[in-house]
Amino acid sequence: MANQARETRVFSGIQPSGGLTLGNYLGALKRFVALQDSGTESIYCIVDLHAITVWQEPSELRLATRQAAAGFIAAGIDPDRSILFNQSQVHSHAELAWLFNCVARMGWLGRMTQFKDKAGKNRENASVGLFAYPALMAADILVYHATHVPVGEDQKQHLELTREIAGKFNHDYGVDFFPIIEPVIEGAATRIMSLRDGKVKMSKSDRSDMSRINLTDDADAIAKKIRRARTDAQPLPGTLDGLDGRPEARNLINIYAALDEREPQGVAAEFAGRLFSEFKPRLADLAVAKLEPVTSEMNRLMEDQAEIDRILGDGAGKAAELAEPILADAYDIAGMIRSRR
Ligand code: AQP
Repeated sequence: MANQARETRVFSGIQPSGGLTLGNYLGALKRFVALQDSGTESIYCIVDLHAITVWQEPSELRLATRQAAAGFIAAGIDPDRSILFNQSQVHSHAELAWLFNCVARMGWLGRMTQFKDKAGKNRENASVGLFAYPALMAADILVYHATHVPVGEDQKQHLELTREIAGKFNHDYGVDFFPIIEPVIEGAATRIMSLRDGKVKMSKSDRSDMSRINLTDDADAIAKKIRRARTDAQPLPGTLDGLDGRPEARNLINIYAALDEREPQGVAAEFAGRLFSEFKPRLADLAVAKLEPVTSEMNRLMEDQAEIDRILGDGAGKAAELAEPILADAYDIAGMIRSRR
């Protein structure tokens, strides 16, 4: 069976495993909005089934899902132009993931650094879902025959696996059915690092709240976190080469550049020779100016949670219309009889 839809279609997702961070905003949301605004067909998903690969308190998961939806909309995603929904409302994701669990190899999944990082030393105690996570991610993308997937750099390995799974499915069944996707990973913001350690990425689930800027933080909290961000004692260099071996300094320059929509090189040149005591207040002012409109719109949207649920439900209906025929074709290819009326 030939693949019918090879025109550009974007898919990406964010886990409601906590509140959205500046990393999610700069590495994902801003780029989602730019793709939507360029007229590309875009499907954006709050991946609640991924979130439960580690324990989530049900009431917190519901709140985080609605907050993520509010964050998408506040950042500029228009539910009339993009499809916005939560994953568990479209059952085709989980069903195609099962087919892919049977295509993906244990060895492939065992190599995933996210699994190794999240499972830590106690792998025997990690959920089976955490191990199988990349097969579900492949299904999220391929159930729409999406061609382009904007993500931060941390997700690159999972996208390579998605290509492998699509290729093996096509090869094993002798079809040209699933597209071989293109990762879209570019710009200064592809990896925003923790404010406490420039070598680990800023993450919603980091135990230290001081390590990240949350999209729900107010101006005082943002300024305090930037003021206390770990740095070194040297002045800023005028070039990016001068940031080698200074991951915290590099991170703050990258954040400034991404917020101001400039190249990091230009920011480094502007602040050449300045101390962090001068740079940090400028960064804090910029962060507050850029994030405050998003935060206040999120807060406004969260006042009407029924409306958020309605938007997610409508989006799920549109997503299901696209996904179900593709899942049905995949079942046919795999030899499943589907005679139920
Ligand atoms: N620090 C980051 N810098 C740039 N991009 C980032 N993304 C996440 N963190 C950064 C991008 O945001 C999208 C959604 O990511 P996710 O929420 O599905 O999962 P994640 O990458 O595992 O994010 P977290 O915050 O670290 O969540 P937890 O703590 O639950 O694992 C992706 O495109 C990702 O690249």
